[in-house]
This record gives sequence, C-alpha cells and structure tokens, in this order.
Amino acid sequence: MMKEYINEKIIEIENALKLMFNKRHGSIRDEFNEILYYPISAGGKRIRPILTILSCQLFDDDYKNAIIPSIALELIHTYSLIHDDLPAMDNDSMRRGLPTTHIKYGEANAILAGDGLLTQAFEILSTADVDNDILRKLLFELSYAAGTDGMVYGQYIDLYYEKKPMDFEMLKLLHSKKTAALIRCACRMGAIISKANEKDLASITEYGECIGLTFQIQDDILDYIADEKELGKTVGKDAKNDKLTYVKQFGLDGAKEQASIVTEKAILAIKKIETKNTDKINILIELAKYIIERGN
Ligand code: GRG
Repeated sequence: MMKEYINEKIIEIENALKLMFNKRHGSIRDEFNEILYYPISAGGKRIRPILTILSCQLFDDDYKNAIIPSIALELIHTYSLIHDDLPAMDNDSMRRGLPTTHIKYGEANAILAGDGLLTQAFEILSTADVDNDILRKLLFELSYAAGTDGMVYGQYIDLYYEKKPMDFEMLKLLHSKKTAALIRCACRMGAIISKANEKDLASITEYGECIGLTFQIQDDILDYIADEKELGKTVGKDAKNDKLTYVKQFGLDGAKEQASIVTEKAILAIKKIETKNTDKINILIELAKYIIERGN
C-alpha cells in the first residue's frame, strides 16, 4: 500500500517541481534556473513532501493545498544539501548520485543556488491556497524548523564539534535540530493545513520527532555499512573523522536496536491519532518502518 501511495505522490511532487523550474524567464536568468534545478532534478526520496501530504490527508482527503508547502520544504532541504556539501562545510563531491552543485557549477554558483532555493521556498509558500491564519502558522513552522533554532543551529553544532569531543546528550540535540527539525515540520505543516486539533498535532509532532531521529540513526548506520554507489554519496566519513554517531556510541547492533525502539515510539504516537482515515495511519506506520530498513 505504501509503495503505490508514494509512487503516486512522487509523480505529483516531481510535476509541481518541474512546472516551477520549467518557467522561462529569458536571458541569463534561464541559465541560473538550470543551476537551481540541477540538484532538485537529481532526485531524492522526497520523504519530507510526502510526509506533509500524508499528514494533511490524515484529517482531510483533499490535500491539493498541501502541495505548495510540501515543495517549499523540499526546496529548503535541497538548499541545505547544497550548502552542506560545500568545501567550507562537509566538502563532498557526490550527492543524489551526481556531482555536487559546486563541483558541477563552481562554488560561488552553488552558494547562490542554495540562497536562491531557500528564498524561493518562502516565495512559493506565500502563494499557498490556505487561509491567512494558516499561512502565518506555516511561515512560522518552516522558518523555525529551517533556521537558527532548527536546522541551521544543528549544522552549527555539527561544525562546532568537528574537532572537539561531543557527549551523547549533545548528539541527540544535534540530530533533533539538524535532521529531525525539517521532518517534524513536514508532519506539522500537513496537520496544520488540515486543521488538526492540538492533541492530534502533538501526536504527529512526536511521530515526526521520532522518525527524524531514526532517519539520522539509519544515516549513521548506512555511513558505516553502505555501498557508495547504492547510497549516491560518499560513505565512511564519520569513522574517518572520528565523529560520535549512534554506531560509535552503541555499536552496529546497538544502533539498530535504538532505531527499533524509537520507531516503536513513533508508531505508538501515530496510533493515538483519532481519524477515520486509518489507511493513512497505516502508511505512516509503514513509512516509519521503511526509514530504518532503507538502503539509501
Ligand atoms: C547547510 C544549513 C545547512 C544545513 C545542512 C541537511 C544537512 C544540514 C546536512 C546534510 C548531512 C546529513 C547527512 C544530514 C542528515 C540526514 C539527511 C538530512 C540526509 C539527507 O536526506 P535524504 O536522505 O536525502 O532525505 P534525499 O537526497 O533522499 O532527499
């Protein structure tokens, strides 16, 4: 059930992205557009936009007004990958199975592409077909999750501890900010669009936080065991850099066990939601399990 659902929604997400970047502006603006679209068209699992659509559909069958916010989130996610790969940050040459944006177009252009996608996210979000009070909430959710108390702060923590020992509490904070913030935001935005009550919003938030953490634990596991081609990016970097990860803290089996425990927590949270759309609850449960089983 999950596979068909995801494949169907990915088509809609890809089409919406294509439409946005297919627009011709004339002159060198079109060349810039090509740079902006390169990292987006490289693919990616589109987990965040799918989560926004799914969590909207928990409470409302009509999810069309969740597409634009979901795409806004994907633009922010893509900008973060472009900037994370820059020489001044993670200095990576492969992403989504292709040369990173700075390798393909140069460093300055990659910085601009990231800046452009980040800003464009808010531009398109402002056009979402939702009531003004909901739009205000979405603007807050997205900027909070992406910004200086969310993902950007997570990235700062990551860089700060590059050459210093980090304890486990800080590792959890790092994951909550750098990785879970956008995933939690994806879930919250969908539920806000479909006007979920406070109790259900709290449950979907907990679900998002938990799968955000398991997403990162699995990322740690994949960095340790995966094949570079299969993953579409450089692997083994954590061990090489002697970074604290779930695998370093708990060992490979221990990290897998931690991921299972947190997945169960996510499932418990999602089961608390009262909705007639139980098929969407089931897909979210399948998705939580997929996150710790995925190979890329
Ligand atoms: C530069 C402000 C700034 C933030 C960067 C996203 C990020 C923060 C760093 C990327 C490094 C990393 C491995 C982060 C944790 C997990 C993660 C976000 C992986 C990539 O997300 P996926 O697997 O990627 O959803 P796709 O390509 O499928 O969209």
